[in-house]
Amino acid sequence: MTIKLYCFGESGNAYKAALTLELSGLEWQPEFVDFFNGATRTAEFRAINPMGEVPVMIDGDITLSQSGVIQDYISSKSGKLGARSAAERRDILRWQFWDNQKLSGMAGVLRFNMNFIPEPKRNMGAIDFMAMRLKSAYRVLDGALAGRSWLASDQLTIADLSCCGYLFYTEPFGFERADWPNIDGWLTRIAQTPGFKLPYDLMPGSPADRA
Ligand SMILES: N[C@@H](CCC(=O)N[C@@H](CS)C(=O)NCC(=O)O)C(=O)O
Repeated sequence: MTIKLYCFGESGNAYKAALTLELSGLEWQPEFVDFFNGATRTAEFRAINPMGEVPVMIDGDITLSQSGVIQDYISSKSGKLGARSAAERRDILRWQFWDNQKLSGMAGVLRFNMNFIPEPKRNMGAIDFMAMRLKSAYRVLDGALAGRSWLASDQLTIADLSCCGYLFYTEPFGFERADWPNIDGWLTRIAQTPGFKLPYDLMPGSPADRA
């Protein structure tokens, strides 16, 4: 049975799940969620995910939300992109939790505030604060990648596919690859993985569609 992923192109959190699915080799299809017209607030969507968030994955009678949990499910089911030891599994979880709070948790909101909210409604104080917090996160990530190719293993895992979730988007949110050489090299390695696709090539919906 084909796995369904409820997603939209602008969502870096959905991208983590979509890219994991794509690289796992499992059969999947995207289900477009019209976030910018309020779809995540409808009763229909809340019946699938009471948290009101994308991504949501449905595989037969299993429905999951939270990108990290979906990634874990996909790597277990496919036997790919996961841990090869208990220690690696813990390290993957460390990076997923860190990413959800310190990296994607900030980058997603900052990018939304800087690009997708009408200009008069943007919160400039929040932009400065989140940009400052994110700089520390980029420093941590860049430091962790010094002298190593991947975050939690000697091969690509869902930890990498979590942390890169927002970093392939080109809308401005204060992240410049050139400022962070180890992150830059790591993103290049991820992009060179056979089957890799950029967010707007993997999921329906993009700023171009709404222009
Ligand atoms: N920790 C969650 C975050 C999910 C999330 O924030 N999704 C956003 C899109 S990127 C969303 O659907 N937000 C809907 C809303 O806040 O109303 C995950 O990793 O799945």
